[in-house]
Amino acid sequence: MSAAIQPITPELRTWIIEQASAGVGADAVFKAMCDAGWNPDVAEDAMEQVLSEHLSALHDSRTQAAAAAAQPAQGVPLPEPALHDSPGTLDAGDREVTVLFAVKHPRIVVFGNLLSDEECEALINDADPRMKRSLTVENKTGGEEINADRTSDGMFFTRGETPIVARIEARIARLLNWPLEYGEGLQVLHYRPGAEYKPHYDYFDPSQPGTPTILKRGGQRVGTLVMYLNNPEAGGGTVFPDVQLEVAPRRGNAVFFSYATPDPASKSLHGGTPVIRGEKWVATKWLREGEFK
Ligand code: PD2
Ligand code: ZN
Repeated sequence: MSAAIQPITPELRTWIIEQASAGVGADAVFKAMCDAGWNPDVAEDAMEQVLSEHLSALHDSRTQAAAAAAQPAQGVPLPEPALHDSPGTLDAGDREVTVLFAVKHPRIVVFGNLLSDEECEALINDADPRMKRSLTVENKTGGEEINADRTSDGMFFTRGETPIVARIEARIARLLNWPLEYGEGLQVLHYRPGAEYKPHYDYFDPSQPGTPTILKRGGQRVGTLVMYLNNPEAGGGTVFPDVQLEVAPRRGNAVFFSYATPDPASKSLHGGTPVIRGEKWVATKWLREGEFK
């Protein structure tokens, strides 16, 4: 055998794989190699070795991908407050925030004292003249549309738009251990009596055709913080139907939840129940998996 005389070079390996991937038959590849001056024994050995290694690597990577898809994402970094030693309060930089309630799966944490009364008032006053009937992202195209399931008015601040917005954003980044640049601009919502936000997921549905366009800007949403800016007289709670939880809206408090995978197994279904009396103002911060530019 002369196999030792003509070693399988990286170029030959690449060429054989390219031919096979392009659908060229083994006989034709073999003939081309012999025509190019390769010893027929070496050509046969090289083809066998390269293709069997290639197929086995392909099989391994497909098996790994299938296994990863079937598992809930583990070890995926997520926004998360430092709750490992069950603290009563958390240092959010410029403010001590209280931990009122925490669930592990789905991850839901209710905070007290996140915002001062003055900050809540300022957000409402700055947002009020800019409120419009709320739109939701239209998954089919990646555009926006009026949604009958969401009967609130809303607006977005840009990130850091006012000193108060910037200060709150820095506090949230510290509280949730998530880079400020991974957050969308703050959204303010105003619900009048009867207005609600029917149960939904905040992540973008991967099966919708508009989703790849949306994900270009910062990737998926992985967490939500809903901050309550006033005290509705009745109604307007934030509900999590999968765990039968209702969070009462109280000024300065907030509910945080995260979702490691964009699917219902995240149990992150949530909604805003109809306001029965009074009105409801909230500010929502959505957190992306990457920088939201
Ligand atoms: O206002 C709420 O309670 C609420 C409920 C569900 C807000 C959101 N979702 C949201 O802003 O995504
Ligand atoms: Zn939501």
